[in-house]
Amino acid sequence: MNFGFGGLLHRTCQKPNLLLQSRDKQGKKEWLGFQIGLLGTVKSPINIWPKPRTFVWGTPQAILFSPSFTITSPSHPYLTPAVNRYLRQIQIAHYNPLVVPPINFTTSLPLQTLTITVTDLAATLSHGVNESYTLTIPSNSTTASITAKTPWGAMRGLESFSQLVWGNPARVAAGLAITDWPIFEHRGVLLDTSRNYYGVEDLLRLIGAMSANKLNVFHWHITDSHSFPLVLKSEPELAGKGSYGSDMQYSTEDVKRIVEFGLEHGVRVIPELDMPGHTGSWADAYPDIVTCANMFWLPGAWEDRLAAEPGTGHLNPLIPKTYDVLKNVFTELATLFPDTFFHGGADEVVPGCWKADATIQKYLANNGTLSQVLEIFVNSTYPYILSLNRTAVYWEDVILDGEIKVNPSILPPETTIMQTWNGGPNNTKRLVSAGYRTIVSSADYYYLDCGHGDFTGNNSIYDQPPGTDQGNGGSWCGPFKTWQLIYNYDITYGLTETEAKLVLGGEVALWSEQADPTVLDSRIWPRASAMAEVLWSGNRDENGMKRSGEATDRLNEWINRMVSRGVKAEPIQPLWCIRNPG
Ligand code: CP6
Repeated sequence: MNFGFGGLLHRTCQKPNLLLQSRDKQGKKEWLGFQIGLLGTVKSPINIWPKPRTFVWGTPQAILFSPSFTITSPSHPYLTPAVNRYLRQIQIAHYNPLVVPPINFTTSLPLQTLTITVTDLAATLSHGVNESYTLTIPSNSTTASITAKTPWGAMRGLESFSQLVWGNPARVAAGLAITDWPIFEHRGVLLDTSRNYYGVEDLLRLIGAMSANKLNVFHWHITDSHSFPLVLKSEPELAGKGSYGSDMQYSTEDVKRIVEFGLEHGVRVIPELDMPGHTGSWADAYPDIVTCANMFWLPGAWEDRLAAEPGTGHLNPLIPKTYDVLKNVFTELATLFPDTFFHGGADEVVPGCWKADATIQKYLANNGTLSQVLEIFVNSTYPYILSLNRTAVYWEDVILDGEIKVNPSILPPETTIMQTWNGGPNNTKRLVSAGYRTIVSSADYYYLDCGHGDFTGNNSIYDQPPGTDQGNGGSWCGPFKTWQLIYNYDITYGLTETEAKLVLGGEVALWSEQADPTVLDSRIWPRASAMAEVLWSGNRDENGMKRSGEATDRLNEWINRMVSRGVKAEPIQPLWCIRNPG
């Protein structure tokens, strides 16, 4: 029998490129030394994820905490709860590292105080807010310090500090100085809560873990064709009839809790109400404003059915009642979500759905086009979104590709942001060269929702006559996106410098046809961590080489720390690789 290289390769661990290692008696990694390059390139076994931009560590030391250790900071409605949270975590965590940092204890007194200084306390959490911080932990003083321009930068500094703490009794790495700030301003996770429902606790755990990864945008894809879980007081029937049940809804109080929790963690919550497509669930309350909601049951409707839709359902732009409902919805959303970004969806509008409707058929018979129908919808909703002092975000479909799209002139780049998901780097280029600020969620790199392949029933291998099955059963999401694929993706690839400036950042996306709370953590973590580091400090070392090899050990440690904090991040390697360096 010939196993080729497989028998060897299956035991191969990804190795860091540069670090110097040996084994100690327990077979754990021991660090022979620290490579000290120019400013900020000290390699250390202390892991901060995402890796800081600049990091100076003269003589690594570890210091203990005084029993009366405190964090002093200016009083602030969101920074103060964050300080209390980190203080508690430092006191109780006793993090047990995979690889114990072999750092000597300093002889100086234990750390007494972490002092936080913020210059602009009034800065609100919004796109582009300054997140920079410096963190200094001397080895010969009882005081460490964080300085930041804004409370949100101070939170990033606190997180970094917390990741330098380990052991029981707790100790912190010292003799170091970090100056840190993000490359991209928009670093997010999209979660779809329509296909399957997630409880409030799940969303809070997600936001907490995002904050730990210095991700700052929770893109909440609240509604879709499957269910409408958001309770709106002005339109109670939408969730009343369109949710999966009274126990699968988000009340006004739930939303407040989620938004507040986001503020306490430096995470913006951007709501998306996907429309005019993906609105089948609205038909439970308002069958008259939704076209084709029952198309699922019609023969020949398969071609226009997307994402195991119960009937993709499109709002009918040609009847006034649609806008009566939408006005209420927009107005209430603006009270629920303070963020200035509002996501208006506009993806995957399909011809068959509108064509199934009599009013639209009439419009088309009078030489109207489906693109004009979409323009009517956008022209009737976009100004209203702007009037609520919101910046509109749309999926790229609204102007690119497909049969149905609007003339870009009705969506000026000054007040419109595009989110790309199709076509890889090419589409990013098309959007930014048209002048749009762009958020990258390329399905080829950033879609995390790969579950069990086909869920549509389309081309099912089970219900076709022999010889007619179509291979993989219509698998829609593969291949699985590995953390390395995500880590190595450059979201501004192929852009000019001017074009690259329009890329605001990226979002990984968890669509939920095959995800729910049972797999939430492991589908998202650690792969979202891979994007988080790249968008914060890049994916290259000081020689300009991709650093995913070097990142492997750090990511292992970071996964372990996330797990210790109650986030069920999945492993990327067997423990053997971590304990047995080659
Ligand atoms: N739902 C909505 C989806 C998707 C999109 N919008 C989607 C499309 C293709 C893949 C995964 C998800 N399920 N509303 C596209 C933005 Cl592969």
